[in-house]
Amino acid sequence: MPDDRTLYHPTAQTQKTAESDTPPAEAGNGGELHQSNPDAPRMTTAQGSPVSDDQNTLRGGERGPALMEDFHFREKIFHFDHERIPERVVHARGYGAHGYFECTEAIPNLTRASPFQESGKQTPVFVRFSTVAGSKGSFDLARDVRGFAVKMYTDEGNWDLVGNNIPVFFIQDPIKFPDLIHSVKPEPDRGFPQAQSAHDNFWDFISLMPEAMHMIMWIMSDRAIPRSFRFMEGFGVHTFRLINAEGESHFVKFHWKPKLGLQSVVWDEAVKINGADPDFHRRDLWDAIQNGDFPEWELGVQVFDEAFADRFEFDVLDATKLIPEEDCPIRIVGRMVLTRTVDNFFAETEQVAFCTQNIVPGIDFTNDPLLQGRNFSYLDTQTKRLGGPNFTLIPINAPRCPFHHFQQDGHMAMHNPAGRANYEPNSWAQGGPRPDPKGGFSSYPEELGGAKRRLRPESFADHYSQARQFYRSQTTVEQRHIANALTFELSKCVVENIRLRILSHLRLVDEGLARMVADGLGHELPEAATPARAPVDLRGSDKLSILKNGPKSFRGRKLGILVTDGMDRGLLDALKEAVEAEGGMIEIVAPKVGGVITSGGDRVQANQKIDGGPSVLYDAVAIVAGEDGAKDLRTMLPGRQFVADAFGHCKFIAMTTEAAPLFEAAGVDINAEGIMTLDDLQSAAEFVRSCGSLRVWNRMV
Ligand code: HDE
Repeated sequence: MPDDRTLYHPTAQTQKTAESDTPPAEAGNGGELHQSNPDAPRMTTAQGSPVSDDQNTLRGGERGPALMEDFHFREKIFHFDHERIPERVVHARGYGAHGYFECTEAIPNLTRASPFQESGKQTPVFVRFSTVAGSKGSFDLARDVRGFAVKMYTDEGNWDLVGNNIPVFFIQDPIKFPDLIHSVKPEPDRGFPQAQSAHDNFWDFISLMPEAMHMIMWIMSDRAIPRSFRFMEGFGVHTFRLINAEGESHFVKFHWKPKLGLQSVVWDEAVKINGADPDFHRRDLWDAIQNGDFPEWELGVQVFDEAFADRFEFDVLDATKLIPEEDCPIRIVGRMVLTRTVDNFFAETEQVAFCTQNIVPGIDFTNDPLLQGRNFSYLDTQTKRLGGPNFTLIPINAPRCPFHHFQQDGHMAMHNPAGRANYEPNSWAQGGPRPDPKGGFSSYPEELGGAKRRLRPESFADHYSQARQFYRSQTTVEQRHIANALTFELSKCVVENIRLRILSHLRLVDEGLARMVADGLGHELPEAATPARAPVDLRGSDKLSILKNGPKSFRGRKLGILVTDGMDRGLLDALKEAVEAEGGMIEIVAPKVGGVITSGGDRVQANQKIDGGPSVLYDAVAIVAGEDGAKDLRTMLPGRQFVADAFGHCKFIAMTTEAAPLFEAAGVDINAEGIMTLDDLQSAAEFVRSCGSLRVWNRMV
């Protein structure tokens, strides 16, 4: 893989900060510190003029007024004043990383797209994960869809697969997108709530949009509170086309499958994580890549033809429907590995501009109306957000293959055509680029016809059958989570009628679900809504459940070990070794961040002080306490909460016998399922193996 880093701004390489001791500095006239270092690059203005003093503005007299001619000050403040660009209107909060896509099964018979031509071929990628509703500064664990946008820098241009972690969408027609987003964003008069769908406007809108009911099942499920980006699937959502060199077309749906398996947190955990670490997901991605534990997904394709599309129960152009894997299997054709964090968040993650219309020869659109609408929206929004048409020249957005065209000028033009020709056709000897009728992109020549009308196809009219299929394909635990989420969200709606209208839709999804939610809210069940088309019972699809597809391994997960003075160093080491052997990691939590003194008298440094490292941040926990240490912990609220939360969130817990008083104070029965005593080194390894099941769901009441 060539190192693409040289494509970035040169300062990115020189600014890497190394940890250092207190750097040398000289005190100035007023005691302020001046750093000068002949070995460091010389500071200049943006015009390149060397700077002598970056601590003081230019003044008329020591205590006199500032002078207008201070060009260094004015340039610095002016630039600062312009640092912000409009945040994305949706998906504002996101986090990106670089990596590569590697083809593992060539499919030239299906597509001429260059990433799929040979097995082993690598194509550089940039990926950005995001939440949808919250603003840029919101928290990571909102109940929300996650964006999963991949930019592949192929040999024949950039291919953007701008997907989500949920395979369906709320609406069937793009004209409703502004309404959907207005309804979920903070209400316009009060300016809240932030990053939440639990409010009247959202549920009011949804209650009047029965087509959203399938997506509602997904966002009320644990899919909407993933453990981290590394444990989520990604979906292209729409039906696309694959076109081979002969011009033959197959329909395709794209799927990203995480190598570490799927995992989510529980709602109470999500709420607490948002307080303890609002950057939980981005930190997780950063840490994993920095530790060389590169996140990986397989790319799968569901390929089908017109005949399948005709006999499938639903319209393959309807983005509120999926095709169950059981009906059309997924074929793995490649893998994506994220290997490098960004050098600069703004330059890369913020300025990256995904556009659904960025496709390459071998891929094509279908008439999915949402996809067609998106093809207008993304280019338009990037132009507004990045300030003009030349955002395609920003390094993160520029193709990595040669590109030649006659587009010119505009704000921030950085790549104007050289020479005389800036139009085509022309008769100049060096007349610039020419189209390639054979090798260039050509659209699939689909026959079109029909009257020009604003009319929703009748084939889009079933709004409940797949919602029911999704709900009924879940485990009991997952169904309970969906019911709890709906109850919570609707309990935040002040207007009773809105709650009742949603209940009337839920009755068409599943009577049991409707009853559970009605009970939780304290309402009688209203009449069922009148469906445009009566729902039917579809066969269950196990692949829709997270828990039925559990990874059964602690790989990529984190064990939080709460330690105290007097603890047994051997046990700690045994836990660490066992976790690392499984491919997981540990974090040490202690009453003080400086660490603890073991029974053998040596010091163990902590990663977190107890109130900064609550158990919600870990997949499983161990309490390795000495006798006095455990007694001290008992008196600390964060100590008791560490244990009580881990238990309440159904986590595996290991403990030394000395820790028993802490459990008692936390109200946790040490004989409960999933709590193991660490009495010897062997038990540490056994505990870590059992953690592979991730949660003790039987504990859920
Ligand atoms: Fe988007 N969407 N979207 N969307 N979307 C945007 O483009 C839009 C939809 C998705 O990390 C915007 O750059 C319309 C489906 C992702 O930068 C905007 C419709 C899916 C991202 C936009 C949809 C997505 C966006 C806002 C209905 C899953 C973030 C900022 C027709 C397949 C990409 C921006 C990133 C971003 C419009 C529906 C995924 C306004 C009109 C369906 C992952 O252009």
